[in-house]
Amino acid sequence: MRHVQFMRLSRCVGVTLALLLPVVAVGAQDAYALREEMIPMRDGTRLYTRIFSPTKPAAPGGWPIMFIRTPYGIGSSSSKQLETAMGFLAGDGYIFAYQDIRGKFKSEGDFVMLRQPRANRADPKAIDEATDAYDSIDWMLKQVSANNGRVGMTGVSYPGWLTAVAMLDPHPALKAASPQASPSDMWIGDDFHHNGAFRLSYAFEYAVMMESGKETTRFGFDTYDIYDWFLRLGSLANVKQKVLGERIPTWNDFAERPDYDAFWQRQGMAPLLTKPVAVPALNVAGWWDQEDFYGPITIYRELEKHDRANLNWLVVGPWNHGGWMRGDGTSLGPVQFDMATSTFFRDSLMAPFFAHYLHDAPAPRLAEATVFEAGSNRWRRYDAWPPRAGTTAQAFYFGPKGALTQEAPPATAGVSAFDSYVSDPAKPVPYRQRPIPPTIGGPGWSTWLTDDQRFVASRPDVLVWDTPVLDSDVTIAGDIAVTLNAATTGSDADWVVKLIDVYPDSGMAEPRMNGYQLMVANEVFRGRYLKSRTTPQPLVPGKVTEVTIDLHTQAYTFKAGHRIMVHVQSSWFPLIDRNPQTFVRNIFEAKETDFKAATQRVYRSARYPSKIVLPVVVGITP
Ligand code: PG9
Repeated sequence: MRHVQFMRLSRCVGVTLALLLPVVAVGAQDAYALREEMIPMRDGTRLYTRIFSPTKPAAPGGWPIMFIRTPYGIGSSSSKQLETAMGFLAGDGYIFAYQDIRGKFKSEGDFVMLRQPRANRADPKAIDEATDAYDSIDWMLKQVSANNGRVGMTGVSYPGWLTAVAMLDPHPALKAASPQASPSDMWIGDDFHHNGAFRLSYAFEYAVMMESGKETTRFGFDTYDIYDWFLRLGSLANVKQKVLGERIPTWNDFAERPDYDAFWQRQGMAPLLTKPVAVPALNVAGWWDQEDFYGPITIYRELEKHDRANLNWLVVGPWNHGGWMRGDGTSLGPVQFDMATSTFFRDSLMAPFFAHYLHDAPAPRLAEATVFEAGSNRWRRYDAWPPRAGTTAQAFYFGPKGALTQEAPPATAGVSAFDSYVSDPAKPVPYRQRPIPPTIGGPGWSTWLTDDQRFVASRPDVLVWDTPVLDSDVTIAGDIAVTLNAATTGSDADWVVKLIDVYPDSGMAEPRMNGYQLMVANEVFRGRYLKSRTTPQPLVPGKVTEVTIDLHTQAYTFKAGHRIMVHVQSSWFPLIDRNPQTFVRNIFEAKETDFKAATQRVYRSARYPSKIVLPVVVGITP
């Protein structure tokens, strides 16, 4: 056993320096004893676990265990970050346990990406991530001295998913969990696909990173601008043929299972979340999470359907992926929030949540949904999410000359009322300003959702509608939906829609914010899945088709002096792979000749209106 000392810089005077630092220093000090263990699972596989126990005398009854499982390596530098990130809890007194999951880093066994739940639950040796969490907790309760018999689990993203999965078959000692930015469905809306459109750059790099060996490995691009690299790659068939071969199992799944088949369905969380909520759950999401926003919102909503004992809460803040666990959260990219939102989350929501369930501290003042309303920059407390009352679904129609208006198109707007553009797979719309560096580890990825969208607004293949300058604030709270009445000359098409807050043209304190186009919500829809997610079908060239796109959920104020804007485009590269725009059975096997330019029409007539429907707050806000 090794003895390690950490210094906890206290959370006080408004500024939290929530740090655990190896220490030589004076000041508030917590000393920990570190045990490294290979914890045996029910099938004999052993998982590497680092357990930090406070060396100061335990409170009567002992310390609770805060347990984090990760595929990213607990003995590595990221483990130091993890240990640092959890420092804000240290003052309350925890045993911290970190574990490499099966097959990663120092743990035995095979890694399987988002391992599906075990098929045979009757088999006592069958394993999945839920049983691994269960077995580890069971072992720690017996083997780690001075524990109080209660365990909390948390984690961001993959570790968040591992937390959510542990709640499916919870060990009775699992008394509180905070799944944060957990993916829920990799085909519908998280890291790998959105509505069946493949998140090429991230998914490619992530699969390579996780499955090239036991540790993590970054793909070495030979070009700085990955827009160029992926465009030169051509058809995705070339990934296997020229780059990866067959060695990355998750890439093989992408390539062989483009549709929402049983594989993706079995990996999804929603169908599993059907039991009454038994473990108190603090679900956390970030409005500008570049990887997993759909997931945590969906998990909260599914749990909520079965939350008879009021144990399920939601927190959404103005954060990127995991932003609530680092820094103070006063800004994201160039966007300012006027307060330390991450610090507030950690100290006033997350720490009291765990302290209550694991230490018997007083009940936290948690609202059902605590959401940050960016724009007006206020925390809001709602008794339901989306709010049950106080909002109205207000349609903003696409009108002539780029107008976004609350007036539905008049009957005089004939069938020919549409706007159009040519979408050319040879020149896809970049999702970020080029050059685009590698996604994982490259600069800019973590904040790209806050990038100024002006860089594409004047492209001929991007349509733009906006309101006049608002004379009063427009606040939204709840779900956003888009209806396009659209047609293509091709037989398949992607539709990308962005909801944007346009800052005033002048007068902003920071000059670059004059006229800034900040994305507030966005989504892509792959036309082939309009009728069925499991069986894609060609679009009929020229036929006007209604496409409804879920733009998820938001709490946001478009301030007086700003404008509300919508962009529509048909590519978003290389965030999303190129749609050939010619229907082929599997886009991963498309030939170069299948990629064809197509003319896209977005209608705005009385018969074929297109609109975005916003949940505008009309009542008294909480
Ligand atoms: N977004 C990452 C991820 C989670 C689960 C599966 C694949 C990727 C992550 O940050 O962990």
